[in-house]
Amino acid sequence: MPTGAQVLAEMLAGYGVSHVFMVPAVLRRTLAEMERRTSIARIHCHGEKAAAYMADGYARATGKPGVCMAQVIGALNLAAGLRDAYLAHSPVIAFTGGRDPQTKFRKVYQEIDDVPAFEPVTKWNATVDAVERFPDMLRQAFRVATSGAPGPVHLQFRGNEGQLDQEAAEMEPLVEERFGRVPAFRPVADAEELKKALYWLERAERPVIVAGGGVRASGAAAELVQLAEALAIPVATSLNGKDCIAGSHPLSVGVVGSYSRESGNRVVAAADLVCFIGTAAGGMTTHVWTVPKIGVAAVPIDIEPETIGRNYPLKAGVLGDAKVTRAQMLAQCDRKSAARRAAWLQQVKTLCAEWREKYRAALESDAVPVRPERVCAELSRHVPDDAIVLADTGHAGMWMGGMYDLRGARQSFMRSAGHLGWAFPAGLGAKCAAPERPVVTFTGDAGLWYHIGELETAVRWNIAAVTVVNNNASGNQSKRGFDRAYGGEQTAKARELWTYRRVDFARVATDIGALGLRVEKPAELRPALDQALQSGRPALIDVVTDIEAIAPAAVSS
Ligand SMILES: Cc1ncc(C[n+]2csc(CCOP(=O)(O)OP(=O)(O)O)c2C)c(N)n1
Repeated sequence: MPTGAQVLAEMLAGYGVSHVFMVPAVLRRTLAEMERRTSIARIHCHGEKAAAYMADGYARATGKPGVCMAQVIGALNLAAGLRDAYLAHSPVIAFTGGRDPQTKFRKVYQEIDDVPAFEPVTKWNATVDAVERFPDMLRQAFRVATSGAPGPVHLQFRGNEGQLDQEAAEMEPLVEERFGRVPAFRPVADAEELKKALYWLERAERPVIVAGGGVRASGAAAELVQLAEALAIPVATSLNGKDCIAGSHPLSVGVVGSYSRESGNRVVAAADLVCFIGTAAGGMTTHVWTVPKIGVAAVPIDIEPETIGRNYPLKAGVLGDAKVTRAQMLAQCDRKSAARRAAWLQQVKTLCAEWREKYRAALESDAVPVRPERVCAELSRHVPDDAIVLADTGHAGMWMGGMYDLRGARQSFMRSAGHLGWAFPAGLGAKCAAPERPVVTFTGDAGLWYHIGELETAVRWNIAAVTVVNNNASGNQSKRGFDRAYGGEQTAKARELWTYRRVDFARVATDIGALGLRVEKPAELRPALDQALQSGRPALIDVVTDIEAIAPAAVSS
C-alpha cells in the first residue's frame, strides 16, 4: 500500500508542479519522496511569507498552481503571504501541518488553531485528517484553485509537521490534468446577452475597454486587441491587466485608476460607455469609483457572476471566459460601426500625446541622483521581448504603472496587489516557473528590505532573476502623508517615519554571492541590465535615486 507521502509527491508531479516553496519542517516524507520519485525542486526559503509570494509569482507567471508549505508554527506567516494571491486571484495551494485529535487542547508546543486564519485569504480552506483522503482532497484543491476566478486554497494535514503523510492506505494517485492550469474551464457566453453587449458597444460614440487580470488569466490579450481594432475602441487596463496590450499600440491609453497614467484616467473619464473585461472595477482600478463616475453606461464581461454590475449599473452583462467571449464578439460585431468613432480616436490620440509631452523631460532626465521615471523609460526600451516584468506596490506600482510601457505581446507584467515586499520573492518564483524567460523585478528599497534574506535562497538555488532597486534610502511614497500630518511641513521628526539608512545593496548582494551592480548615473543602467541578464546568475541592480522624486497623483477627470 502506498504512503500519503508517495501519493502526494506523485500527484503533484502529475499536475505538472516543478517547484515547491517552503520553510521546513513540513511533510518531510513527502519532500523525500519528491526527491526519489519526481524532479520537483524543493525550494527551501528563509520565511514562510516569502515562500507564499514565490508560489504566487510562480502561479501568475504560468497559470500553473504554485505550491507552498509550512509547519504548524509557520502557518500564519504563510497565511499572511496568501493575502496578495487572494486579492490578485492567483492559484496558490498552501499546505500546513496541523493539530492531532489525540493531543489538541493540551497546550501542545507551538500549537494554536490555525484554520480560521486561512478563511479570509482562501477560496477553500480544509483539513486532511485521514490518509485515504489525500487523493480526493488534492484533486479538489487543484479544482478550486484553477476554476472560475482562480485563487488560493489551504490544506492542513494532521500532525504539526503533517506526519499523516507517513501512513499508508489503498489510494489511487489519479490526476485531472484540466485543473493543472488556469483556466480550467472556458464558459461560453449567452448569445442574447452577447448581442446586447455588442448593440451598446457599436452605438457608443466614446467607448473604452478597461481590461483586467481576468484577460491575462484567460490568455485573451490577442483577442482583446483584435476586438478593439475591429470596433476602433481604445483600451485602458487595470494595473493587474497591464500586459493585455502593448504600450506602443495606437489604441493603448495606459493604466487607469490610482496607480495609473494620466492619459488612461482622462480617456476613461471622458468615455460615454465603459466595457469592463475581466476586472472587478474595484477601488484601485477606478480611483475609488471616480474614473469612470458611477452612472456611466457599463458593459461588464467576466467569469465571475457576482462581479457583473457590482460597481456600475449595467447596460448588458456577459458571463463567460474572456478568450472565447472575445472570439464570439469578433465573429458577430459590425465593423462598419468603427467609423462613428473617428472624432473620439482623435481626442484619445491628443490625450495620449499630451501625457507623453508632459513627462518627456522626466523620462529622458540625465539627473543625478537618477529619476525613477528614467529608470522606467530605460526598462521600457531594454528589457527583452520575452521578459516577465514585476512591480512591487507603493511607489514601485505608481512608477511602473504610469511610466513603464510593454513593447509587445510576448512580454508579461505582474504587480503586487497591495503588499509592500511582494515583488522580489514573487520574481524568484516567476523565474522558477519560466526559467527560459528573463525576469526583471522593479522594487523600492522599502520593498526589498522585507525579504532581503531570500537573496541567499536565490543564490543557493541559482534562481537567475534580475532585481532593479529604486534605492532612495526611504519609503518616500509616505512623505506627502506625513508632511500633511505635520501641518504641511517636512520636519526632521516626521522624516524619521519614512527614511532609512543609506545602504549599498549591490555590496550586500555581492557578499551573499549574487551579482551586485550599482548604478549612480542614468547611462549606467542599460549596461548593468545587459550584464545582469547575461550573467545567468541572480542579480541585483542598485540604482541610487532621488529621494525627492514623488510620483504624480491620479487625476479624476
Ligand atoms: C505590507 C504593507 N505594509 C504597509 C504598506 C503601506 N505602504 C505603502 S508604500 C509604503 C512606503 C514605501 O514607500 P515607497 O516610496 O513605495 O518605497 P521606495 O520606493 O521609496 O522604496 C508603505 C509603508 C503596504 N503597502 N504593505
